Amino acid sequence: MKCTACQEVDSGGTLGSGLSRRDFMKVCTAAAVYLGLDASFGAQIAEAAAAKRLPVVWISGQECTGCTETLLRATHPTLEHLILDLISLDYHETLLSGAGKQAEEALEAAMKAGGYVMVAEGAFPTKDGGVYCKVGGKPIVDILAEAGKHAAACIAIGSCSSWGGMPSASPNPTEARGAGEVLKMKGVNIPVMNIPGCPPNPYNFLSAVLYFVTFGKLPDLDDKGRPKFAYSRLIHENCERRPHFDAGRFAEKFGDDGHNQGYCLYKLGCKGPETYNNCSTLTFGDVGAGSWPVGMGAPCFGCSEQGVGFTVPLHSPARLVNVTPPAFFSPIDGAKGGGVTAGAAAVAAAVVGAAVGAGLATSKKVGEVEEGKGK
Ligand code: FSX
Ligand code: SF4
Ligand code: F3S
Repeated sequence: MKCTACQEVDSGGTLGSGLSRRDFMKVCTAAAVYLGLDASFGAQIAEAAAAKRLPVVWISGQECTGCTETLLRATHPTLEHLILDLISLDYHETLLSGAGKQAEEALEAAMKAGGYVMVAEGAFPTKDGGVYCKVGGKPIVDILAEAGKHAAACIAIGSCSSWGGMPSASPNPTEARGAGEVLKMKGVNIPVMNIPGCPPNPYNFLSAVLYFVTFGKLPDLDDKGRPKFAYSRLIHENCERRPHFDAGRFAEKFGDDGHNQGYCLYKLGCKGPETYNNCSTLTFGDVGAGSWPVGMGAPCFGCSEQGVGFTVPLHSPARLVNVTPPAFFSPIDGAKGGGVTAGAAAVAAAVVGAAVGAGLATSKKVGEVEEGKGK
């Protein structure tokens, strides 16, 4: 027997736009694995996705619209269709065909119905009562709070919405803040998940939405409100240039021999060692290997890390947070998580030991290169 999703796709239903049944099941199975679940959850995700479209109200503050663009510009399998088929986008200033009064009425109707997920994009200016960003004559901070009161949860998409991002860069003239902080200031207590990145990877957003659609709750979050399935590893831990870092081979200047040979970009200011994200493993744009900043020779500037991107100077050296060699990483598996076994504790102890050793070796290597001895 086929699940509802497959029947829908077979009959050219709502989930059929641009996706064959096979592709749709592949996406759902891949999402399950990516979420840290067993592949068998793919059918459950597909069933849930077909059963009901998740109502979404999208509130935009101070931003470049890159977060929306990243969802719309992605290609194969037509991500834009998949997302727009999964959700019922009841209000989105950029994508609504209506404008003015019609748009305001759409928002009012959605708020009356309630129970939607509010996606917040961009930062929210709090100075002078929020006058620096208004929609329909109302401060966006008030619209966010009002829409938040009727929402089941908030997904803050992008670094601006997660914690202020680019609009909050010093001297932060409008006192821009992230959606979660503003909701708290306004006394609106709903679960908030941050999907930082400038823009974030659309697959992180898609997987989080699929999780919510399937299980009716947000996935496991870290202490900064980010889904652990996407943000629990430092970029540095899975970077293709990591062997050069470990061997002490660094690009010293843009365009020098080391840069041309794909050496580590640490000395050009790469913030991969202090930025938690999956850019190095997920990459961008569905165009194959190397399609991410470091893959193209540009140091990661920490766009998705609070207190790094838009905060510390571009070319200053990163803090070395964790230098555990990738061979010691354990797999992430949310469905199987649980108690710590004696074996796991032993592995953890070995990893801590290795990290300390590797840390010392690494700082020595970086120091040697800085003194011109280590190349
Ligand atoms: Fe910010 Fe998103 Fe960067 Fe831009 O809307 S996270 S400036 S990509 O667009 O909010
Ligand atoms: Fe990759 Fe940057 Fe780490 Fe070098 S410092 S290994 S380029 S993440
Ligand atoms: Fe941003 Fe760094 Fe990834 S700049 S896109 S977090 S590689």
